[in-house]
Amino acid sequence: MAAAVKVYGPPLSTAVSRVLACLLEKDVPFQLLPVNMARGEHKKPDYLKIQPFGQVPAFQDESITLFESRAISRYICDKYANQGNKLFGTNPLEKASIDQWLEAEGQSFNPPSSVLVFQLAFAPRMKLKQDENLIKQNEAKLAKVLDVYEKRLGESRYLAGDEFTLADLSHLPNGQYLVNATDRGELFLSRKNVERWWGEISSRESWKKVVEMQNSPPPSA
Ligand SMILES: N[C@@H](CCC(=O)N[C@@H](CS)C(=O)NCC(=O)O)C(=O)O
Repeated sequence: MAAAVKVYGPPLSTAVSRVLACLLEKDVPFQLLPVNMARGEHKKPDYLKIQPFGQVPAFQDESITLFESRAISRYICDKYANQGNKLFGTNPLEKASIDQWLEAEGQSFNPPSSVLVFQLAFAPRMKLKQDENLIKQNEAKLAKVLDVYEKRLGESRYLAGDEFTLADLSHLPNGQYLVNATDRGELFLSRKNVERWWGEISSRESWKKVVEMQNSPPPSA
């Protein structure tokens, strides 16, 4: 039997949780290796050998080492195409549509939502001062993005069509924090189609397992 793939980083990280959700959807056995970010382990020379930007996640499968959660997820979908749930298309049109919405997540949805997640969910926990102007600007940017999603999701069940794909999955990490750990969940919940879509994607078994992993404290060192 092939060895389990390795994911380095804490499940609380949005980028790590994206990869974990993908592995669970694809039924790929994995080993989650802790990286103690509070102690700066992600900036140490040994870790920089596998993730040169000093960020999480890093990923290893056999002899391959990868970073960037969306690229890792694409790799998992390609390599394990014949197992688990189909998250990626098989013909050029399906693939292009999934890629388009995956790019929309990375380029349009992620920038404002990750600022809001940091400012509203993480800054208070880290006892950092929130930047009200930044929050306001990014809330307005995200609202515009979600208006586009609202229209799209009025036309199709999921972003890239009638099937759940990697494009939907990729929204789960930031969406989870926005809806459940900030007071800006209305951005999602006040838009009828976005709310319906969010309810469907966030109740998938794979994602519920990731949230469980986020809520269970790491084993003591
Ligand atoms: N685009 C990268 C982003 C990775 C990233 O920003 N990771 C954060 C945690 S979610 C991190 O490592 N932050 C610590 C740092 O940048 O020093 C990906 O998707 O993998």
